[in-house]
Amino acid sequence: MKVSKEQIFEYNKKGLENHTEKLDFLAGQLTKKGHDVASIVSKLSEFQVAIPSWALGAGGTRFGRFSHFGEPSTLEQKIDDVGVLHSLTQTAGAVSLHIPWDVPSDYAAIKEKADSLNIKFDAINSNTFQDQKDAKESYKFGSLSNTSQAIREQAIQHNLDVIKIGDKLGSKSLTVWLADGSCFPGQNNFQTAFQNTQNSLIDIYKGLPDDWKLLIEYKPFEPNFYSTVIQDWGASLMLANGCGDKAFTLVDLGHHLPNSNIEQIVSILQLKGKLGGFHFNDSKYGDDDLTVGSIKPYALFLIFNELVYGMENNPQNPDLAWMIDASHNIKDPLEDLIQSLEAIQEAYAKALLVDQNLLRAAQEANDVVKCQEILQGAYRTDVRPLIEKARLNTGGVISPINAYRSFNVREELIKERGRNTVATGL
Ligand code: PSV
Ligand code: MN
Ligand code: MN
Repeated sequence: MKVSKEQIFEYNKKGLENHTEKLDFLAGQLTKKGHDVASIVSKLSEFQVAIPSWALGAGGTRFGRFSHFGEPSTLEQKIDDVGVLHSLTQTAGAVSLHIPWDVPSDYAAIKEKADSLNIKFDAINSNTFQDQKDAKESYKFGSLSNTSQAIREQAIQHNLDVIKIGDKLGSKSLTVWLADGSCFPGQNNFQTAFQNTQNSLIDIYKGLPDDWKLLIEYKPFEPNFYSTVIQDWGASLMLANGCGDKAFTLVDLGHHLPNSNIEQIVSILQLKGKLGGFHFNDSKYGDDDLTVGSIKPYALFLIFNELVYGMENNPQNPDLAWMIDASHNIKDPLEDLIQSLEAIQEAYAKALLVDQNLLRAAQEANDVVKCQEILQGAYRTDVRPLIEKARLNTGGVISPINAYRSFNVREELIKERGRNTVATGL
């Protein structure tokens, strides 16, 4: 299943007049306020978010999994699906693989397919939270933190193997998320577990090519429910600092205890030049992995406001690896990803509307009301015409969900792949 340029062209013709009317009005208003509309639109076009290979099939919970049919069951098919997302939205120009779920059988063919769809290979993920087929050692009681040297060595070797796979595809970073931790008080010696993890990460870091980054993800709970070894940004930052300049913290929106001030976390990490990657999702209770922006869109905007500030003012921080990390049970996964991409663009566009100079002046004058007016003024703007324009400029569609449905994408995928397909993944 491929969406053709002609299909997109014909589709856009129908919505163009309406779009232009809305855009002209908004652009006029924004220009009067001193915004450079063309530059905002071009920043939106440039912003690319990686799609994780495991989000292309329906996610599940331990209570069950309900297929959406026509799901990709090979890496080739997963890349095809990202290709569909990218042709519609023009913002999904990368894929994030998870090993061993996505080991390519033919590297040249996979690269060629990705190239033809304009898809890059972003951060690659290792997996030491599941026991692998034929593996000698088990990760039941942890991987990089394990008390057993043999288990740690197996987990280190896996990460080194993942780097090699990523290198052949053109990835430039390795993301490590550990399930390591404990379920009961007294089960682990916190210090030993942390020190083992640090030493293991250093061994992995030694195998990192010069132009690669090591991204260390944190999470306070699940699957371990008493403690996790890398529970928060502080632990991640300590480990990254213990490895060296190419190691960074990765923030996943769902990996915080309720009401954590995530915008402050990303802001300070950027100040220190240590924010390396970002996983988008949304949640009400924990690591719910719901569609981005579906529950707390204002929080997402506040986070983006800090990210934009950091991108503009913190040259010490590298470019970030952006990825959606959401996958669940009840929506068509591709529609869900389109909604997530849209929510990300919306929050980014609104953050770009914050007048940083005005905000700084209001902060310095301690004009608290004005500070809030500035932020909320940007947040309340309906920026969708700008996002549509960004998509149109790069060959995408005006309205991706509507186009996805009118092109019968899911029906076509089912015709090609059949109903009873199951994607590998979480
Ligand atoms: C588990 O919480 C998780 O969602 C992490 O966020 C990782 O990024 C992802 O799985 C893939 O390993
Ligand atoms: Mn994540
Ligand atoms: Mn997660």
